[in-house]
Amino acid sequence: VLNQTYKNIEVILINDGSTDSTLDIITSLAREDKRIVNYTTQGNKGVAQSRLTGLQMAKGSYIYFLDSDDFLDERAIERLINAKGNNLVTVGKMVNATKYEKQEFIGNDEPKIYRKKRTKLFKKRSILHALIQKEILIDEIDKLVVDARHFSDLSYIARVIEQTSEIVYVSSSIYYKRLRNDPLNHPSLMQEDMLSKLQSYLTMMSVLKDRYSSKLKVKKYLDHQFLNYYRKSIVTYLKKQNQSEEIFELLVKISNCFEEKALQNKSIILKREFKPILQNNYLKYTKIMNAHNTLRDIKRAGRSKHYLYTFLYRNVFIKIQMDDKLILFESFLGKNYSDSPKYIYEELLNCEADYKYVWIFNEVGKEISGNAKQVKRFSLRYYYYLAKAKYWVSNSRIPKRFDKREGNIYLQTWHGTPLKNLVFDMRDVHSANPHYKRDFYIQSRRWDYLISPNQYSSDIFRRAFMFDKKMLEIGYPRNDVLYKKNNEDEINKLKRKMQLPLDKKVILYAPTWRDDQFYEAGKYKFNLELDLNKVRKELSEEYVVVLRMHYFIANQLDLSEYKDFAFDFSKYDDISELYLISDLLITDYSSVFFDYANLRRPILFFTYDLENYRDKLRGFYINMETDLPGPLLYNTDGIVRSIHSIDDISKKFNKKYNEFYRKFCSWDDGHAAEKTIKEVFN
Ligand code: C2G
Repeated sequence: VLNQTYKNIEVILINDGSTDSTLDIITSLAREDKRIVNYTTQGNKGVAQSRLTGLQMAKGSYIYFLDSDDFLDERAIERLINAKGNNLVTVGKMVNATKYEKQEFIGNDEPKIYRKKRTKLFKKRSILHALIQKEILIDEIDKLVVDARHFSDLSYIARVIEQTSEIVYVSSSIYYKRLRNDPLNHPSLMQEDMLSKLQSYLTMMSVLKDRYSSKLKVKKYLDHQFLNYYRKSIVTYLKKQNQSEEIFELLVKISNCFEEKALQNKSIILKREFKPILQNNYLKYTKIMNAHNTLRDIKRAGRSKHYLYTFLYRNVFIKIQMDDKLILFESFLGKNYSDSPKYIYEELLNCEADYKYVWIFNEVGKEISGNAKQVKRFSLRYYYYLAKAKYWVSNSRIPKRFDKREGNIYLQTWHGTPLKNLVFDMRDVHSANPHYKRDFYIQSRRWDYLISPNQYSSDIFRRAFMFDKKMLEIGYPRNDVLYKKNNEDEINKLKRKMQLPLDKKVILYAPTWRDDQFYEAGKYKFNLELDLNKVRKELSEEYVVVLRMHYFIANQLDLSEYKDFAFDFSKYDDISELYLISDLLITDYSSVFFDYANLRRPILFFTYDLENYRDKLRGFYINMETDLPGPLLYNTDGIVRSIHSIDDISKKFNKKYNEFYRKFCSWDDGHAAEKTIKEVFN
């Protein structure tokens, strides 16, 4: 706002009873910029009251509203001013933003005049980003609704529609609307619960329909907005929830202020649903809604096989008798046969437990122990076995659409001691899915057990996952092998299987993924900063390098010119076996070092992009500068130098390594899988 190219503005900051450092911030801003006037309400009065207060304080001839978590393109106000002419109201374009990033504006910036269709400019029911001549609001200020927590914008919009015959629209004036990513802990107004939102809607409709009873244009807008809200928000909400009796009563009251003719050119589905509302016939309404929801499901089922399979999962498969002896395993979203699910499975085989097993893979036909059925992820059998199996064992997430059935036991092993801020500890979500937190919450409610590798993880998991069920504090089953096979014979056996030379030491380079480097959702890219030429020149006498990319990385490494020196093991199923054959580990922000430390071998941190990664992309739970069992290195020279003097490095970090081992590895003893089985598979 303060960087606007149009300078002649008065900035009124209403501090609506904030409990954080907001008051300090706006007070210091007011000292720096004389255009700022700030006001603190006593307690939290809500948006409507705040805007009214601001309106009464405003000295300028135009009023413009902005929400505190949104932001503007620098020329947003200037473009509105330039386009307004003598118009009472000029509006700009609103763009959704998941993070504080502006987009390059492309397109024409010719202002457009809306007359008959001016209500379309308010289809989001928002008065934000509208430059309004103050008089038209001040004259009716006592009539502007303040006692509705939500939808109070309608009060301003109704007044604007009534007072104008045309409105100017400027698409080049951009307002960024922040999409809040944590509807559970920090919901935006519109993410609050439906009941309170509908109560507000009822307040608005009854007051405004009464006040503008003779203004057809306003009444029509209000009716249409309500129908849109019903269709887009209430129907989907009711499909998931079942507290609809209270909602139904509110719908009946709202529809009392509503004119039936607004239904005229609406769909037959909508008309049939509204009839019982207008008749206040709840039974008929629920019958109609059930029929329509099944219709909607079937219609969606026709859209793609996943919808069809989901329909079958929900309506057929979970009605089949559950198999109490069937355990379903999945690791890294079907990517490989690895991690804690693998070691729990192998321990079940060892003790000849009386169960049947299914492994989910993206590509079936893998070489695995035992006789587990292998099922292709997202095939019809996948949907069938998810419904059939009493037990799910996964180290990542099972899609939201698989509702948990009665009797299902879901063991979540997760996939690492957390270094990077997780889920509800993350401020901005940089990954490609803006609904990440909400989806994660829904999926993690289904977990019955969560394995924790150390106390540090337990504390974080409780908070960051909002996990309140049984935490298995037993170390990681995936690390059992680091205690059972850490000997020359086993290691050489593995090297032979991997076709690695037995007479060279092994450097394992296992970096993590970068949230902001992706081709598309789920497909991340990795630029290899490690200069393999230099490493080969300096170290190939004694070492070979095993490169192992994170399972999110979609691009292939080209190692053709490093034959017999550098090997790509990104596709190798089990990184635990790569730890065993490696004499030292190079990583960055990947949790791999928490596990590798169980071997008490040297670890180097190649953190060439530390500032960007820690400060911009993710926070960390530990201090990378002080808490690590090895040095931070920023280029290949640093890496090579450290490997040349690896014994000195180990001596230098010995004390830190011991502290690190005590804090993160002390629960690992090679028996975590056995303990898991005792606890879960009784
Ligand atoms: N991993 C791997 N190869 C890599 C990196 C990771 O096989 N090059 C596996 C390891 O088992 C590691 C797990 O994936 O422990 C998690 O990888 P991270 O790099 O830590 O990243 P992320 O997937 O974001 O998981 O609590 C752990 C966090 O959720 C981190």
